[in-house]
Formats: sequence, structure tokens, C-alpha cells
Amino acid sequence: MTASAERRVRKRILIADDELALGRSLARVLTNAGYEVVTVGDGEAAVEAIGTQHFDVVLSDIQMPGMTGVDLLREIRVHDLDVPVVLMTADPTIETAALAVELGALQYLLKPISVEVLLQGMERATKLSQMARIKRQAMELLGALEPQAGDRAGLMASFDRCLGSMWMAFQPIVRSESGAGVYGYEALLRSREPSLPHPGAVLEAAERLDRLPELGRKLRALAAETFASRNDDALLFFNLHTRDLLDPDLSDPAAPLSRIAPRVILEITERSAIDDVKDIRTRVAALRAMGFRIAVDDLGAGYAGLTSFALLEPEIVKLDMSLVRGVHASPVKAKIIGSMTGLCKDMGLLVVAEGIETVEERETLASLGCDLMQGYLFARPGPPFPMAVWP
Ligand code: G
Ligand code: MN
Repeated sequence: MTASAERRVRKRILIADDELALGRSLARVLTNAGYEVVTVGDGEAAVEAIGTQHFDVVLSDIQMPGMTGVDLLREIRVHDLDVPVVLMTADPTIETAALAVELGALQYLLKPISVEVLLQGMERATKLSQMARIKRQAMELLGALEPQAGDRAGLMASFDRCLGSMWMAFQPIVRSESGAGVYGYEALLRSREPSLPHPGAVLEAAERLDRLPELGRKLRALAAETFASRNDDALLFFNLHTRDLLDPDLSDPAAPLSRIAPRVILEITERSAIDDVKDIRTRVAALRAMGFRIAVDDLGAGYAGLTSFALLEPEIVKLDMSLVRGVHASPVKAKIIGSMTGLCKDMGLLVVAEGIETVEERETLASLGCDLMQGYLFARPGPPFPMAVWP
């Protein structure tokens, strides 16, 4: 099925609310909008429905007798890891609502809910529900991640040497349409330390030595310093470690990267968990208020589910290169990418395809709707700033 055909199937919504009149009126609005709706009056009935039927979205009240919406969320995850759960509450101060989002609810809606907010919320939720399914297909296709092993000896000395000699490479990100017009550059850590030869090794060392904040600050300063000298409108794509979100320096207005925030896209990878970062939504909102934009990196190769979309509300997504590789010869990959780009377009997100190495991959990705492209085909990462070609 194509992405548009998938979208035409009627989506099923489960409403759980002990105020039956309200549940019915929500159901009426959603049915008129083309959804198939099942309404139940408490959490227990909701759990039973979830166990026996398929739903694309669950819309539940937070305070219900017997079982709260948050308990319900936990129960639902026993049966279905992906279905988006949207919570409703009449109490804007309620802490459970914010907590529920950190636990895995997609969002919460404040009662009374206007028709417009309801329909918008359900449209986003059904799109993300499809996204979660497609991501799971991608992960099954690509296989799980392998844990990294390592050796501890000499790590401290190696890391010190590395910090003193590392540099930032930049790789252009080009527009799919205009034949290599540069949209921005991704900054990439490069090490000169032989015992920590690639970025993964440097990050792992920093993690084990508890020195991630120091590494992050240094990298942000290096990238910002180099980029500040450009006076065009190219954007800087900068990779954050999830731990960086906890560093006050990241949101310090005086920090070097903060000063060019409106030109910066912060990439946050799906390869590590973000839902254990305390107050992540507040932190991301503060970054956005400073002008930063957010990209979900490595889509298709990391965690399944909707956490990254729910917590980060990204402006940009970057498809992992394992999905991109050989896409012209893989109908399964092409279908997955086509569905992802279709959904992202509907949600107003830009899609970057990473790791493009051949003209065949580029042509297929352009036809599948990727807006932006990055890879050795256009330019390898290099000292500031490599020229992009369009072979
Ligand atoms: O995790 P993230 O997607 O930020 O990593 C990007 C990495 O991919 C960089 O280390 C970069 O050197 C590498 N890279 C960039 N373009 C290509 C490419 O076309 N092919 C391959 N194999 N690697 C690439
Ligand atoms: Mn990246």
C-alpha cells in the first residue's frame, strides 16, 4: 500500500472518559470527521478494548474512577508499544499531565477541547501512529543495534590528548531540487588521537570518564567559532548528545553556540533514549525560544515508538543512512522511506536523507520526496568548508 492509500483507510480511535456525555460529543465530532470511534466509560473497559481490537489512537481522560489515564497508559503499553495515547484534563495545573508525557503519552489536551484542537490533535496522533509502525518495520529490516565493548586502560590520558587536538569537520547538506544548492552544513567531530580514532570512541570515553559536559562545551565552541565567520544564510547542523540537554551551558545565552542559535539545528539521535532526560520538554522549549531548531537524527535505526516526536516536536528529520543505502534496489526500503516522507510532509517537517553515495540512491530519494540530501556523493566531511558537487 502506498502512503496515500494507507492514509485513506479509516482510523480507529478509542475514547475513554467517565463523563459519558462528553465522551459521546467527542465521538460525534470525530465520527463526522471520518474516524471510526469506540467510546468507553472507564479504564478497565479501555484495557479490554485494547486487548481485543486495533486502535490507531487512544484518547483518555486523566482522572477516572478506578484507573487513571496514566495507569491506563501503562496497561496499554503491555499490549501495544506504539499506539499514541492522548490524555485529556480539565486541570491546567495538573502535574500528572506533564508527567504522563514524559512517561510516553503523546500529548495532553486541556478541557474544554475545541473542535479545532481535537481534530488537529487526532490528525497528528494518527500520523505519528503510522510513523511508529513504519519505524518498527525499518528496524526489523535493519536489525538491532549491537552494544559496544571497550577497554579502559589509559583512557584518561587518551581523552586529554584527544580534547587538545580534536577538530570539527563540516559536510554540506544540499537541496534536492536545485542541484546541490547548499542548505547547511553538519558539524562532525574529528579526532587526531590514534587510540580514540573515531567520534564514537571519543564519546564513549567521555561517557565512561563522566566528562561529557566538557566535551560538549568544547565541541559547541569549536563549531560556533568556525561558523560565525560565514555571513550567508547556511544553517549549522550540530549533533547533541542526550546528556548535553542537561548542561546549563547549552541554554546559556552567552555561550558561543547560543549567539548564533537561529542559524543552528540541534540534531538529537534516536539511537539513545531521551525519555530519561529530566524535564526534557521544558528544556527543549527553552532551546526553541532561543531560536534553535530541532532535528531527529538517525530515524529508522534507533528506538521505536513515538518518544522522539512527542518530546522533541522536531522541525526536521534525518533518515538513517542504513535505510538510504541501496534504496534504488530495495522496494521495501523505498516503501518505508516513501511513507516516512509522506507523513513528514503532512506534518510540515523537512526530511534529510543521509549517507547518499550513488546517483541511483539520490534519484530514488528525490522521487520519494526527500527535501534535503547529504552524503559522500555530494561532499565528504572536511575542513571548513567543503564544496558540494552534483554528479
Ligand atoms: O550519526 P550521524 O548521522 O550524525 O553520523 C554521520 C556520519 O556519517 C559522519 O561520521 C559522516 O562522516 C558519515 N557519513 C556522511 N556521509 C556519508 C556517506 O555518504 N557514506 C558513509 N558511509 N558515511 C557517511
Ligand atoms: Mn547527525
